[in-house]
Amino acid sequence: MSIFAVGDIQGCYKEFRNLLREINFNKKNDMLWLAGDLVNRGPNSFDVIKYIMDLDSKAVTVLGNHDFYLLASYFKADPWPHKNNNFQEIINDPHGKEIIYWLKKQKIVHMDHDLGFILVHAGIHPSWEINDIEFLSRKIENNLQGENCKKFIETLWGNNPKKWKKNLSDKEKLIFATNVFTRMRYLNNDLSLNFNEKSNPNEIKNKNIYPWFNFENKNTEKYKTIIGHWSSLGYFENKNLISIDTGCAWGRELTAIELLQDKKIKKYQIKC
Ligand SMILES: [Mn+2]
Repeated sequence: MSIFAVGDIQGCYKEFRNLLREINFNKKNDMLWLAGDLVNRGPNSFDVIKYIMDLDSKAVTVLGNHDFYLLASYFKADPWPHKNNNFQEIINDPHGKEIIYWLKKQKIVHMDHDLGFILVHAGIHPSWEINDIEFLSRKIENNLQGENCKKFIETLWGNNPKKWKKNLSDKEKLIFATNVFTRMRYLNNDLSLNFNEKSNPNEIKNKNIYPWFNFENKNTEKYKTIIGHWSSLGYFENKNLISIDTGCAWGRELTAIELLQDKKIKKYQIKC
């Protein structure tokens, strides 16, 4: 049995299936971890989700910001009109509801304590302990799965609070946590969120902000965190992090990594 993690597919179904062929993915024996942003931008979001849905327990998906936008669009819980989405294909399909209700049940964070890998779309806040990560991600998952999903999503929109404090209200904590897990890239020196910058760290003009993973987190250092979300960062690996959004929707590459013992990986890529 092999476990493969795949970066942001964003509706690029043809490329996704090419990548599965490249890695010899066998749905009977292997597992697929999806780093989120399954939908939007590319032409076949519906087919991407349907395929992953059919893998059932052989796939683990963590939600990305675009997956949240799809849920929000379906439930009309999004205050911002996203002119550039192609969600109508899913929303208007006879199987649309099935897809949305499957999406609602997916994870925010997936941790494999034995292998030592954490899968999350954007990242983990440097000040959090393992307990915080588990508690906050479970809270978000439970809210999405529950009857009040629409109401919950409506509370999420916004960039504030920017700074994590133990005494934030429950609602503020979940806004902050959703932003960290699905949208974060840069932090200010005081560990507050900075949403102004999306570029590659080598190209930014503001020298006072830092990629979130530049800040040490003693609590997660025995894990390797796998993220998508940051296509301008592209493939990047250090002792505790692997970034695998390589911009398939922008015509670059789609990446899979095979998870091996001792937090080692083997990398596969196809051209998009
Ligand atoms: Mn994203």
